[in-house]
Amino acid sequence: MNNVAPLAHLRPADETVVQDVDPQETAEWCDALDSVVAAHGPARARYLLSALAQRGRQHGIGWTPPLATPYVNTVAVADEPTFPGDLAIEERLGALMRWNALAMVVRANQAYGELGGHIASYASAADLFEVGFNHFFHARRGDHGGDLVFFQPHSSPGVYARAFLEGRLTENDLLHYRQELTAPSRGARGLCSYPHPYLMPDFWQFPTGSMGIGPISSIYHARFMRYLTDRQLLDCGGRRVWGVFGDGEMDEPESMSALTLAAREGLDNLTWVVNCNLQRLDGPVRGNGRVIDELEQLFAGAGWNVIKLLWGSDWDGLFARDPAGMLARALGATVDGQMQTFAAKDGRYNREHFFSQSADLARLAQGMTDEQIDRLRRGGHDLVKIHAAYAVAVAHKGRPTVILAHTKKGYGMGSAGQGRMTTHSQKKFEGADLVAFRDRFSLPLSNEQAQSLAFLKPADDSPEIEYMRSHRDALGGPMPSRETRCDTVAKPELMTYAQFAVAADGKEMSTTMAFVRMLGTLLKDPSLGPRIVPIVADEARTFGMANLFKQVGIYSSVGQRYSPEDIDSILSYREATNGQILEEGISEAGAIASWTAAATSYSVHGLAMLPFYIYYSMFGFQRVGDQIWAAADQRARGFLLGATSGRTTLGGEGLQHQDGTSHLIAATIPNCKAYDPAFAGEMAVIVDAGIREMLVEQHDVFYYVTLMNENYAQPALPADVHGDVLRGCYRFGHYPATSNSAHVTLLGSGAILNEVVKAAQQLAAQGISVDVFSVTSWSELARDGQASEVASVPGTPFVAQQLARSTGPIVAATDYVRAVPESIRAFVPQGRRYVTVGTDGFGRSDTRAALRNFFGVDAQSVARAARLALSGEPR
Ligand SMILES: Cc1ncc(C[n+]2csc(CCOP(=O)(O)OP(=O)(O)O)c2C)c(N)n1
Repeated sequence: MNNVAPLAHLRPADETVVQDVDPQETAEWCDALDSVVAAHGPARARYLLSALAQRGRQHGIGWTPPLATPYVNTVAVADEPTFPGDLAIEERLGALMRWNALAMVVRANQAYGELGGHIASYASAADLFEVGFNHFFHARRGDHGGDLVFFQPHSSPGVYARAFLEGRLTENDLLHYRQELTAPSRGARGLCSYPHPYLMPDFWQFPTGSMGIGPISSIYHARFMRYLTDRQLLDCGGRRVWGVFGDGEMDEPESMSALTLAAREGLDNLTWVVNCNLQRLDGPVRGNGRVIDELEQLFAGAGWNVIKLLWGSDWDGLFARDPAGMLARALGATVDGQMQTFAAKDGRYNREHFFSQSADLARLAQGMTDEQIDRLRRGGHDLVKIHAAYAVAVAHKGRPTVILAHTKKGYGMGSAGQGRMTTHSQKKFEGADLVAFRDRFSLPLSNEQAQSLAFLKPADDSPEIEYMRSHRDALGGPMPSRETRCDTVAKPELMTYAQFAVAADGKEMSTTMAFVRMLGTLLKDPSLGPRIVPIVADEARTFGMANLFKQVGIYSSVGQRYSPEDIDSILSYREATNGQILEEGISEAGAIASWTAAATSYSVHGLAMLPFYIYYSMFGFQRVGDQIWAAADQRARGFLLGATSGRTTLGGEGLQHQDGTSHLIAATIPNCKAYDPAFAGEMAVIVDAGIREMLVEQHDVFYYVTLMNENYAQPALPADVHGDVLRGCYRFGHYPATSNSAHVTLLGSGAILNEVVKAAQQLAAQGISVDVFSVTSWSELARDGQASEVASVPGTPFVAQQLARSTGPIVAATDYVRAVPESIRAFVPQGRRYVTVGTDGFGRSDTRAALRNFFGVDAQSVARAARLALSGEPR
C-alpha cells in the first residue's frame, strides 16, 4: 500500500470531512488513480475525476472540488525552465539595490526626521522587481510599444536605486529623496515618495500610492490595449501589463472588483504579482488565517490562472524527501500570524517550533544547521523560482495570471526589522544593524562605510553594471520611463458640428441632448471620430445615447453571439469587436479606470485618444474621486461629463442622486477644468476648446462639464463672448427698469441661470435694473483671481473686470452648495455687496420648482435676495 498524502489543502473547518474512517479503502482508490495517471496520463485522470464528480452530484453528496491547492509551488521542479541569467551577478546586483534603497531612506530621515519613507516593503519585493527588470519588463523601443509596469508604491526606493546604478539618477538626487522642493536649489532632482507621473513626468508612468487604484487601473489598461488592437488603431500584441501589488492591498474593493472582468475578457496580457509578505502596516494581513489560500480561492473562483510561488529552491530537497506530504501539511496548517513570527525568529526557533511538531518533520531538518534553516528562502526571494513563475505566466494563454509570491517583509533586515510587527514604517537603521545587513548581503563596504550609509555604485565597466545594462538593452532600455510623444489630431471647426447648439435661436432642448447630438457628429469626423472613446456605466439610455449603440457599436472582444431582442429596431443593441463604446456596466470604479486608460493613451501608447465618460454627476467625484485624483496625477486628457447634474434638475430622484458638490471637489484638482454651462452653445464652445487644448495643443488637462436633462429654450451664443465663456463668465443680458432705478447684478450658472433670468425680469418689472452674467466656471474664475493676486505684476481678476461693467450689489446663484460661488468672493470689485445662494443640505424628491423653492434658488428667492441686498439687510 502506498502512503496516501493527507489532504493538506483542506482547512481546519473541513476536518470533519477528512476523517479517514477506512484508510485501506482510501489507499485502494488512490492506487487506482496512480495507475491511471501512470498508464494513460493526466488527461485521462482528469476525465475520470470529472466523471466521478458528476456521479457524486447525482447522489447529492454535496462535494465540489476545493479551489485551494496544497501549500506548495504551482510550478513543479521538473517544469522549471533553465534560468537564463548569471545568478551570482544578479544576486550581487540585488544586494546593491537593497543597500542603496535602504541608505537613501535612512539618510533622508537622518537629515529630516519628518520625511518618512519605507524600507521593509522593498526589502520584500526586491527580487520580484529584479527578475522582472532583468528578464521580462519590456521598455518601449522600435517596434515594441513597451510593457506597462505598476510598481508597489512603498517600494519606490528600490526603483530609484536601480536608476542610480543605471546612471539615470545621481547620488545627489538620491540624497533628495522626498525633497522635491529643496532639491533644485542644490543642483539635484527631488525624488517623489511614490510613483507620481505628475511630479516625475519622464520617469513614473502609473500612480499607485493610493492602495487599490493600481490594481484596478492595470486591469483596465490591459483591456484598453485589447480595445486598441481590436479596433485596429494600434497593434498591442506582444505587450503586457505587469502589476506588483501588496497582499494587504488586495483588501481594497477596487483591487478585487474587476477580477471577473479580466477573466471574462481573457486578458492573458496581464500578470499580477502579489507580494505576499503576510503583513500590512499594523500587523499580519490574516493573523488567524492564511491570505495566500484566501487569494488563491478568490482568483481561481474569478477565473484567473493562479501560480503559487511559495518556496525557494532549497526547499526542493525537503519536499522530495517527504513523499507523504507531512511538510506541506504542516506549512498549510500554519496560520499567517505564526508564519510571520517564524520570519522574525532565527533558525533555532524555527527548528524548535516548526520542525519539532512531529518526529517526521524533525527528521527532515536533521541534516541542516540552524543557520541553514534560517536561510531557507521563501519563493519570492529565489530568483530561479521567480523566473520560472514569470515564464509560466507569460506562456499561459487565455486567462490573466496572478502569482502569489510568498516573501518576508523586511527581508534581510535581521533582528532590526525582518518580520517585525512594526517593520512597515521603520526608517531608522544604525550601527551594528547596518554592519549585519552588509554581512547578510556580502556588500563590499567597510564598517565605516556601512555605518555612514555610503551609496554603492560599481564602475561603469564592472561586470555588474555591464550585465545590468546589457539586459536592459535587450529589453528595450531602462524602465520606468514615461513618454509623451504622440501625434496631434486635427479638430473640425466648431460650426461644422455644433451650429445647432451655438446658433440655437431659442430651440428647446437639454444640454445633455445637445451634447449627445454633437458627439454623434464628432464620431463621424474622419480624423477625430476614430479617436473618440464614449464610456458609460449602464446609463446610456438615461442620457439618450441609445442611437450610438447602432451607430458605432458597443465594444466586445467576442462580437455579438446572440440575436438581440430589439434586432429590428433602428436603435438596436449592437455589440461588435470593433465597437467603439465602452459599456462598463454598473461600475463607476471600472468606468473611470477605463477612462483613465484612454485618457493617458497619448503617453502610454503614443496614440492620442479622447474619452468622453458620461455619468450621473453624483456618482463621479464623490464616488470615485480618488481615482480621478490618480488620473490627474497620471496627466489624463479627456472629458468627464457629469450628467443629470445639480441638486434640483433631477427632481424626483432625491437625496442620494442629487449632486450639489461635484464642482466643489473638481475645483480642488489643479489640472481639471470644470464648467457648469447653462446653455447648449456654452457647452459646445467649452467642448470645442477642450478638444483643441488636449489634442491639438497637447496640454495635460482634463475637462469636467456638467449637463442637465431639463428642456428649455436655448439662446444663440454670440461669437464675441466665446472667449469669456472659456474664462468663466460673460454678460448674458441687461434688464433695464426706469432711468433712475436702482441697480443689481445677478450671477447664475447651469440649471439656475434660467431662474436668475426670470428673477431679473421680475426685478425689472419692479423698477430695479439688472445685469445678468452667466457663470460657466466658478473654479476658472477663482483660479484666475488667485493667479492675478500672486502675479509679479498683480492684475485685475477677470471676474472683477467683467463685473465692473455692472453696478449695484451682486447676487450669485447656483445649483451647487454655496461654497462654490463663495470661491470668488475675494475677487468681486471692492465695495460691492456679494450674496450667494445655493443648495446646501440634503436633497429631496419633488418637482424642480418645489426643490428650487425649498433650497431658495428659484426666481422668487433670487429676486428676494437681490432686494434685500439692495436694502442692505441680511438675506
Ligand atoms: C488607500 C490607501 N489606504 C491606506 C494607505 C496607507 N498604507 C500604505 S502602505 C499600507 C500597508 C500596505 O500593505 P501591503 O499592501 O500588504 O504591502 P506591503 O508594504 O506589506 O508589501 C497602508 C495601509 C494607502 N497608501 N492607501
